[in-house]
Amino acid sequence: MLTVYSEDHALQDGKAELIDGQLLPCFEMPRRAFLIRDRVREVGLGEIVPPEDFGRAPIERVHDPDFVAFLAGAWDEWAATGRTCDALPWTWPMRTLRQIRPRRIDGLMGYYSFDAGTPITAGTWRAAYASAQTALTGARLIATGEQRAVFALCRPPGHHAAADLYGGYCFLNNAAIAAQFLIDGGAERVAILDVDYHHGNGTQAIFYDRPDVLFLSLHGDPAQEFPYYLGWGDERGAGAGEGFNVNYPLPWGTGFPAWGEAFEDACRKVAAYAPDVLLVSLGVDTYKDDPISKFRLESEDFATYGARIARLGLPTLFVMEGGYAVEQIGINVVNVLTGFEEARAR
Ligand code: SP5
Ligand code: ZN
Repeated sequence: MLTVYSEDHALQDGKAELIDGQLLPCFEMPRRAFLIRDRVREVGLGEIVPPEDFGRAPIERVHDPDFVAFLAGAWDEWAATGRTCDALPWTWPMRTLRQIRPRRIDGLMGYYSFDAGTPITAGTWRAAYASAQTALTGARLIATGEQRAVFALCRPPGHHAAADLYGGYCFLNNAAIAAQFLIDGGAERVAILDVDYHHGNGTQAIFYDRPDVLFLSLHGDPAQEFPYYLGWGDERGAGAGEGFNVNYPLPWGTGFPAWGEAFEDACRKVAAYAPDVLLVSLGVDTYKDDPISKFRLESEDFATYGARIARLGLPTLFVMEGGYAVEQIGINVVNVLTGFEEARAR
């Protein structure tokens, strides 16, 4: 399997996030992508290529252009106020407050974000841009038929980012941008299967009223887990998109037997939908030793579900999302991909 990877991810290297009432070192760190790349090499998964540059247009097919301009300029505006530390939002336009787009950076960050865990740094825009281009390159390779399966080693991740909202370590929704690019290129139906531990609230919101993108997500129950405000089972889509959003909220402590059962149900729904392309939002924070998550998958389980994905027999783009057990991240991610490749070869 071909991997698309840009070293620019390392430009996103936040110092701290607000977690458990403290500013702690960012869990979403450059080392994650370096170790995944190293493991891809170690097992000889296939060629590693840099992304092509598709510009901002395909990003703006998903994201509000004002939001994109905000992300591109946020660091400079922050730095212009004399602050040299990372930029974290700290006030938000919630109930009783007006939904107005402020002029100044502190207000803008609150307007465009939903958590204080996602620092903007000097390199954030370049890293997020490269991450989106990485997903787009994977989509292009699949759209042209050059590749049947591709691994887009995206970092920073994307699935929490909505049309005009960042958070959850995500700025641009790489999987959504790739899905829209495939639709614009002639695909009639795209399915996005989100196996990250957290609900893909951004992806859900982007495609909620559309039947041409089926979104399915297995995740920690929002009654217990971040992002808390989306991801329940009764969110089934709206209008023409009714029935094309499928959530599997699962309780803390979920292991592979129960996770695998929900996954099997999701795979059957994907097969019934018969998409032109399958996107997998691949987070491995379902791993038992993940420091911020509470599922109990073992490293072998990743290979098992990778093989199940292969049996769908679809052109497949894997888009990297979360996973914070850094020492095991390469093994777990590449187990999904080798599990997929071995089953595909059979
Ligand atoms: C892409 C992705 O995986 N984003 C995840 C963002 C999660 N950020 C907040 C997590 C807060 C969980 N609290 C756990 C406390 C552990 N002591
Ligand atoms: Zn996650």
